[in-house]
Amino acid sequence: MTSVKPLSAHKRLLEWVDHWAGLTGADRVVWCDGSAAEYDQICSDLVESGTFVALSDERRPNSYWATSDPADVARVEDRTFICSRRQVDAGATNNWRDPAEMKATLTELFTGSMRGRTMYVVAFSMGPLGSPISHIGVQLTDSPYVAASMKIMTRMGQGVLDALGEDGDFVPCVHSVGAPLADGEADVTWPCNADNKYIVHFPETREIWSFGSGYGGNALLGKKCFALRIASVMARDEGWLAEHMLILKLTSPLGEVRYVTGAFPSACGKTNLAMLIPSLPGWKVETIGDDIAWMKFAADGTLRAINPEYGFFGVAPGTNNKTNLNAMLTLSGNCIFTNTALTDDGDVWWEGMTDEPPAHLVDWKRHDWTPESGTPAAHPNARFTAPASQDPAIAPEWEDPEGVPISAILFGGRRSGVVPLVTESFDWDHGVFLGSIMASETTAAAAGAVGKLRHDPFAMLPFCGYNMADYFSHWLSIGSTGSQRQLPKMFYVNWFRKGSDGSFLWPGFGDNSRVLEWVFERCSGRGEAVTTPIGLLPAPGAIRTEDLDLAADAMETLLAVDAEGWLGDIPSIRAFYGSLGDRMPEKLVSQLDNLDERLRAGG
Ligand code: TSX
Ligand code: MN
Repeated sequence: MTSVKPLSAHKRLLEWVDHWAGLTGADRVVWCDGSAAEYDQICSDLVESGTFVALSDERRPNSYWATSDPADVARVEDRTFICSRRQVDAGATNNWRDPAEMKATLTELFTGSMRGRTMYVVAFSMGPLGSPISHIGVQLTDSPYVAASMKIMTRMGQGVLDALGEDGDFVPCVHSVGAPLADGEADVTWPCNADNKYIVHFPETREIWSFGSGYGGNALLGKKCFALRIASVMARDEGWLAEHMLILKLTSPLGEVRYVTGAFPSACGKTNLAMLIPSLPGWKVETIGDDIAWMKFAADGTLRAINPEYGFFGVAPGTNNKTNLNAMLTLSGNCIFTNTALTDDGDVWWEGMTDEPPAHLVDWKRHDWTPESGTPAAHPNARFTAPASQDPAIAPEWEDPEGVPISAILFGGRRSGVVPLVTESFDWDHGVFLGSIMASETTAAAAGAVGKLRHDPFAMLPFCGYNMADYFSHWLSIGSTGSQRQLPKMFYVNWFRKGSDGSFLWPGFGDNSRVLEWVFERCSGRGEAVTTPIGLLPAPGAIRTEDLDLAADAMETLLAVDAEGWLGDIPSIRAFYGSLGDRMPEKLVSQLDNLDERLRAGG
């Protein structure tokens, strides 16, 4: 249970907790032990306060429905800051502020910000406790919703404090919703400070300070803030990789196993791919992780990956038994749902869950809703928070402290034209080039114009904690240090190619196993490929489609080299590279020049 007495004898930790308790004026400080009893108590307190509605025991046992303030529904990239000493070290793609100035601004905001509230001390491990790849953080938060969510998303509590001992290293993470309560003031169900959000990273001192938001990546600081932004800096300094990637296990009909990671921008179905049910008989996909991969070379030369997380924080709308049956089964209980709709029988609903919407719902703004309302019942960024262990497709080794050996890395984007279904890179440097030119067409789910091309290298644009050009150099250096390293193969995939009539040419979902089969075969020294100006493409017939009902010429289009289209993309890639500043690695600029030349030469 939570304890008002410290659950640790770590001097630096105790001093740090005291400092923030004093500064924020929290009414009380409680230490989380991570037990089930503690989770239940926090959740029942949240029901009492109105933040949580307990769902029906029959339909969705031990699960809760929450709705946020309508002004606090998503990550806020324009309020996210990388505060390195020098601006150039944050680079062109990050918002930068001087660390001392930012600390002064935030210290003022944090002063008294927890008055009338409890400050929870949440010690968490990103990665299995004791893994050589794992790292520990401690989050202070005045949001019990966040404390409960951290129990699902991370390994949290006494075990972590014990692992820290009296002088272990941890990443300090401070979080306040920025809504102090005056004596006797009634609370709201979702306290936040919508006009003063700051999601702030100090890469050199490896600290995270977050103020004003209680939602998702703004507030669950182990995920995007630590496991990507701060960890990417640690990885650069220590020679490993912290990436925005799913990890899946692929088993062939002969029982051979390969592990594959995949980087995809939002709205490309990363969670769906991580939980895919293959349409190809005999093939099996199992989940290691759906969002983040930490990868380090082991002594045997293999690149070993762990999923640093313990749960899934996934987009609910669009998830159903057809798009992702395993996700639906994962959500059968023990979950928190945020900004979905609530049904009359105490269950959740979202757009795309069923063909027919229920006749009546309570929508994410807690208003009565009927199909005639004309507004979405769930917010488009509504989320489930679910234990990874409940995924029926979770691989038995998903918590292996040594990680799993990676054979292939996929890069993907949503492109209606130009980019083929799958392309293998010529070599490591060309693969890094493919990762660096990743781009995706925006969908209705994201802000801004629909169908606009957004450059999102390695799907890390919002998550790289340092200069993007330096990040590219780091990826290049990973491929050039030590010949005993077994480098994964790299592939660029695109499930979203459209035909001239505007319909998708590739069925996607379970049929992506056909592409995974080719990837698997390429990793095993088999699988036929043809060399083209853009990379290695599957030879005709190398991707099995005999039993698929594809449009005429679909495969020809999906595997063609659209030289005109690529040449049309090059100016925008050049401009993007140009925008990244003068630390852009020479090697990638030559990759682009060489691609340009090969396309003009016609092969
Ligand atoms: O997740 C998707 N994946 C990966 C699945 C493992 N989606 C959903 C994207 C939004 C998150 C996809 N959408 C995929 C895909 O492979 N492909 C498409 C495009 C598509 C949409 C609908 C159909 C086909 C393709 N429907 C029918 O063919 C009936
Ligand atoms: Mn993500």
